[in-house]
Amino acid sequence: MTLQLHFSDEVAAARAASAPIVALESTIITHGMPFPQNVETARMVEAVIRENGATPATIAVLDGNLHIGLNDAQLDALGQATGVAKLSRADMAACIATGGTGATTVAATMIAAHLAGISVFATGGIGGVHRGAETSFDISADLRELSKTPVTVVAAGAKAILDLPKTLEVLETLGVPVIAYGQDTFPAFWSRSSDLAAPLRMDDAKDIAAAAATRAQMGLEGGQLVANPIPVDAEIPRDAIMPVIEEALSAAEAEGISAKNVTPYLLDRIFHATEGASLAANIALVKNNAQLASRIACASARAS
Ligand code: PSU
Repeated sequence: MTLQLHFSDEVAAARAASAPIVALESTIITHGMPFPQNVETARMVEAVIRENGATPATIAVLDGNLHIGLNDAQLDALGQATGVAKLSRADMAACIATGGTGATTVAATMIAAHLAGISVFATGGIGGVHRGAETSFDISADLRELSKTPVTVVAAGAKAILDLPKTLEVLETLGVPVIAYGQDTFPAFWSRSSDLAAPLRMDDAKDIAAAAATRAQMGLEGGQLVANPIPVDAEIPRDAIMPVIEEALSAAEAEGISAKNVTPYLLDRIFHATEGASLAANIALVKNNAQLASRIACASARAS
């Protein structure tokens, strides 16, 4: 049996025309946001990509089929499905081989995007080094994927529930370019800035596309992380979000939440504690990332 990629009509047409495509993940739909906001957001994000001259390709495994681009019915069903697997590099192939259904994390989406020839991907925030990783060893597979697979990932930094200094350290060790867009500091997902300097800064989508092309010409494996700060009017200031995060982390520890369940648990807890404000911010930052990713994809298409 050979692996088949199942392209939506829209993505197939864009590929045939060598038009710019932006990949989107599906874990944010199944594990990152509640229904119905998850499906509404997925549709809005796809619309932002179209408005900015690119074609959206939401990626998921449905009944053993690897889909690159979902139609309306598939998106709707995934948004309401329960018990969907959260796929990463380790379990994606097993899910496909056994006819399972799973949502793709950043790592799995990068793998699928690369198989489909898509080099730009927009998400909310990548996974990273969890707090307490020195004892739990909980480090997201997203980081290693960034060092292996040549896809430019546009995110609002890493989620502030993580240990951001350690996350940046690991990215540096792995040789992943971390490019803050339009500012000198590394963004912290719900807040525009952390107190950490970003390793690189770029102010133009064209430069980001050129950096990826140059890495490829140099034979450097891996992608790059573009850290795009949440829009000013949507951000939750650090002083406001930090105590909420601390409370959620203590609750996760008290309840013994571990491994893949940590991030969804924390996001849900923070959503309730902020009475939905964290979700509004999350939606705004994903849309903002989709816009920048589209501009990068368009710049890459023009340059090639
Ligand atoms: N961005 C969001 N919400 C999310 C995610 C990204 O705004 O839920 C998902 C991505 O799929 C990412 C995952 O890969 O969170 C990280 O999970 P973990 O910390 O378990 O690696």
